[in-house]
This record gives sequence, C-alpha cells and structure tokens, in this order.
Amino acid sequence: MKDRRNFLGFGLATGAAVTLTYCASEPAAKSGAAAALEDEGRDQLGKVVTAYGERSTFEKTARLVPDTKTPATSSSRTPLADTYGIITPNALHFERHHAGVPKIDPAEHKLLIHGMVDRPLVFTLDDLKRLPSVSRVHFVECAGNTGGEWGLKTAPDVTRSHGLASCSEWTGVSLKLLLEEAGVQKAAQWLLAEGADACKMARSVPISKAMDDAMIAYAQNGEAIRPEQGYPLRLLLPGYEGNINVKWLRRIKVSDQPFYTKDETSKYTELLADGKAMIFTLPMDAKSVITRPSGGQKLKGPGALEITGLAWSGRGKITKVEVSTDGGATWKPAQLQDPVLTKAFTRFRLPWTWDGTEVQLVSRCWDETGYQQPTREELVAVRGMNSNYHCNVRKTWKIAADGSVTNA
Ligand SMILES: Nc1nc2c(c(=O)[nH]1)N[C@H]1C(S)=C(S)[C@@H](COP(=O)(O)O)O[C@H]1N2
Ligand SMILES: [Mo]
Repeated sequence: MKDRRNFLGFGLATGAAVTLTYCASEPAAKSGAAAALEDEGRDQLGKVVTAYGERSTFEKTARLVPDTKTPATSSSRTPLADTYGIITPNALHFERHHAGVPKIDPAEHKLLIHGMVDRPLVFTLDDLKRLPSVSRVHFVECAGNTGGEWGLKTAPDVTRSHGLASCSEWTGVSLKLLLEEAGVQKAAQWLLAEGADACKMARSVPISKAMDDAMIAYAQNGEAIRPEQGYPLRLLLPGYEGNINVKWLRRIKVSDQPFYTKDETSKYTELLADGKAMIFTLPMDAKSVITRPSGGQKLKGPGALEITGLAWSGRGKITKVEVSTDGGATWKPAQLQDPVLTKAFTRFRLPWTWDGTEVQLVSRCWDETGYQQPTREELVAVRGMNSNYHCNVRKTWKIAADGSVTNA
C-alpha cells in the first residue's frame, strides 16, 4: 500500500494513512483472489469479425436528446463528463439543426463559389478530395452553450451546462486555396456561406477569417463527416461560434459587404444593458469546466482522486488552468495535458485528496491573448443580463459530505 501510494506521487507529505477510493477495496493477494484470477480460463469463442465496429454493449454513454415538440429544430448535447481526453467520438458530437438533418447523396452534392471572383467555380466532392487537404483538431461550440449559467439558476450537470460543445479532428481543404483558385477580387470583404438544408442557413464570414484558417471539411475523426455534422461538406471556422460553421455547405458568395441574413440579425446578436446590440461577435471566449467530479456524480468516500476537466478558447491556445477546492478563495495550477492545440479542447488534471467535508470546486483558465475566464459578476458588469450568447463564466460544483456533487 505504501509503495503504491508513493508511486502515485500524490504528495502525502504527512504520511497519514489515506484510502485510495479508486483502488480495489481489498488487497487481492491477501484474499487469494489473485491466484483465482490468474487461473480463470477463457474457453468460449467470441463474436466474429464485423465490417464496421460497435462499442461494448456494456457502454451506455449517450447524447442528451431533449423532449421537444419540434425535434427537427432541436439540439442534442455531448455528455462531456463521460468522454475522455480531448476528442469527442463522432456518435457523441452535439447536434444543433434548424431544419433537421438532410439526406444528401455525395455524388450529387456541389459547392458553388461565385460573386466577386474572376472565375466562378463549382466543385464536386471528388474535385475537392483531389486538392491538397489539411487535418486539424478544433472544437465546435454553439454560441448559446452555457447560456443558462448567466443567471443564478445554473445547470445541474456538465451535459446541460456545457454539452453544446465538442472537439474533433477535421479534415478538409483550406478555403483560402479555393478562393485563390476562383480569383477573389481586391474589394472583397465578406462572403456568404449557405447550407443545403430547408432553413437555408446562411451567415456572413469576414474575408480575413476565410483567408486564415477556414476549412471546407469532409471528414471528422478519420471517417466521412457524420450527417448530423454536415455530410458531405461543412464550413469550419475554427474558434468561431457554432452557428457560422455552416453544415451541408452548398454555396459561397463573395462580396464587399456583409449580407445581414436572418441568422445573424434576428439571432446570434447580443443585446447589451443600454439597449445596443452587438453583431458579428464571432470568436468564442476562453472557457473551462471541471468534468470530474461534476454535477450528478457521487464520490465513494474520502481519499485521493483526480480532478479533471476541459478548457478551450476561440482565440488560440489555453496557457493556464487553475483549480480551487474552496470556492475560489485559493487556487492551484492544474496540469495541461499534451497536446495543447489552438482552438481545441485542452484536458487539465489535478491530483487531489478529498477529506470528506463539504467543498466547492471551480476552475478558471487563460488563453494566449492573456485573457482570463471571468466570474459571473465580471461578465454581468460588462455584458448586462439581456443576452444568452457567449456566456463563459466559471462553473462551481459543490461536493456534499455524503459525496454527492451538485451545481453550487
Ligand atoms: N446548414 C446548417 N448549418 C448549421 C446549422 C443548421 O441548422 N443548418 N446549425 C448551426 C448551429 S446553431 C450550430 S451550434 C452548429 C452545430 O454543429 P453540430 O451540429 O455539428 O454540432 O452548426 C451550425 N450550422
Ligand atoms: Mo448554435
């Protein structure tokens, strides 16, 4: 026991006896269980090979699908507390659609680039795949994610508070390459990106972003992009609010001014306290949340455990995450797990020993612009209480003496 504890290096300088709640409750050797396990045979043939794999039937982790009257215009949420590392499995990527998931035959689908270009172009999926591609890890986050944390009534678990965000490795063609091929004219300032779904989702994109890290993605985590994520093509604008990452992308029109579409005037603008509204607030600000322990979970008992969570910023890399176990009075730096990628989920970890008393866990992060994740009070002071979009306040979890974790 002592060696194991030292090996884990949880820094128990006092040498006090501590129960490692995540270890086998009974030392195996003592009970003779080790010998029995060693001899246990595996004499049954298993399942045969399959062409497309499935997860273990014991695994039940699922997206949260709300019960709404209009399921086609709804959203499902990623269970962030039950995902590991920084990549969201495709089957658990959150979904948000305004007119359901269209069924698109990739052999029929075309992407038109026109407007202020010298040569209007039409690309099939095959055309795009012949061009040089790039693969990069980026999060997608709905502008409305965490909106409920603005008020005092906060969400009871991470799925409900932060589950409109997911992170994938996206593969596609750089939009800059396509625009250069089409010959973007000098006066171009904006472009319109339009989807092929029934709501004709369309957004104005600054040309500077289009020529920077924008991508026309056709793959997600090593396979074709899922229908829910925009099959066969989606616009990926790393770090920008989810809505502008137009799925089922069919058209790009280059212009010298923004288009003021319904999706960016009636929605995705932010009303300030003085009645003025901000429009084109595109990058997502730095945010972090502890995913374990988190709301809805229950600790088995006092002892050593790992506090872990996710941090991300639409403006670059996460540079620091701190964790407090006393509601924000004192802070400790968390370890950032490699790789720390730009505009991507960053996994943080902090070994900790829970003493069995009531505590409040909270995290805060910084990104490479020097920006620090605000408290709720700080956000309200700058942005008022009228908005729901781009809320990035810190999230506090309370652990009660019985080990149950709730929203504080
Ligand atoms: N064509 C189209 N693109 C769309 C949407 C849509 O309804 N139609 N929803 C947007 C919104 S509001 C978000 S948050 C993201 C969600 O992406 P995801 O479903 O892949 O998670 O897609 C955006 N792109
Ligand atoms: Mo969204």
